[in-house]
Amino acid sequence: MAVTRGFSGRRPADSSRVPPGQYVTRDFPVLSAGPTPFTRLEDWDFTVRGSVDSPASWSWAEFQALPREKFTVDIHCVTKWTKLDMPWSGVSLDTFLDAVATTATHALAFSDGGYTTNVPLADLRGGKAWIVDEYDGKPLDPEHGGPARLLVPHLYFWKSAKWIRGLELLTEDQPGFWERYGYHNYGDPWKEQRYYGD
Ligand SMILES: Nc1nc2c(c(=O)[nH]1)N[C@H]1C(S)=C(S)[C@@H](COP(=O)(O)O)O[C@H]1N2
Ligand SMILES: [Mo]
Repeated sequence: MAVTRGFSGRRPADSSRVPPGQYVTRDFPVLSAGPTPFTRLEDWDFTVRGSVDSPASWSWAEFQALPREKFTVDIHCVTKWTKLDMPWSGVSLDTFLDAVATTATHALAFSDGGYTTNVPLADLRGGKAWIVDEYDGKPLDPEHGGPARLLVPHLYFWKSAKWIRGLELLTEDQPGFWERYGYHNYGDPWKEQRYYGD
């Protein structure tokens, strides 16, 4: 018998794409710990600093000139929504990390407004993470992190720092904003690493 699937609200989970404890939504919720900061593009840059031979920085114009990738990924938020097939455009983190010499093992992403989040460097390399400035063919909405945000789709969405301005490379792990407030240090949605101790 045919079953009509609803196209709004909670849809049946495709278990191969939806991690445990998550539900699929068509919305794109906004989750910010503070007000949306506003930075003029002429004042914006992206910096890789910390444990590096010498820091590297890209202005907005230089960032725009970097090789760009368009890709579609599923996003999983610790508040239990999963949004499938999200189309983004941006620059692979490999492009930025290849510009510095480092023996660092971790990165602390930092953002306008003071938000930080930590990610092992291995999770930012190998085509697994990007700095994105477009969603669904349009410039990234300020409330979703525009002009540019980190995107690390294989980890819970709090690792995808909005309004990103750079990475501090570290030889020892250091927790970021939510990690200090009890979120899991790593945040693998497939292992339900939501909170400290999970
Ligand atoms: N700078 C900054 N980045 C952030 C946050 C934040 O409060 N500030 N919230 C995080 C959390 S908890 C989530 S779930 C996602 C939400 O992104 P969205 O508002 O685009 O859905 O952004 C993450 N990145
Ligand atoms: Mo979140």
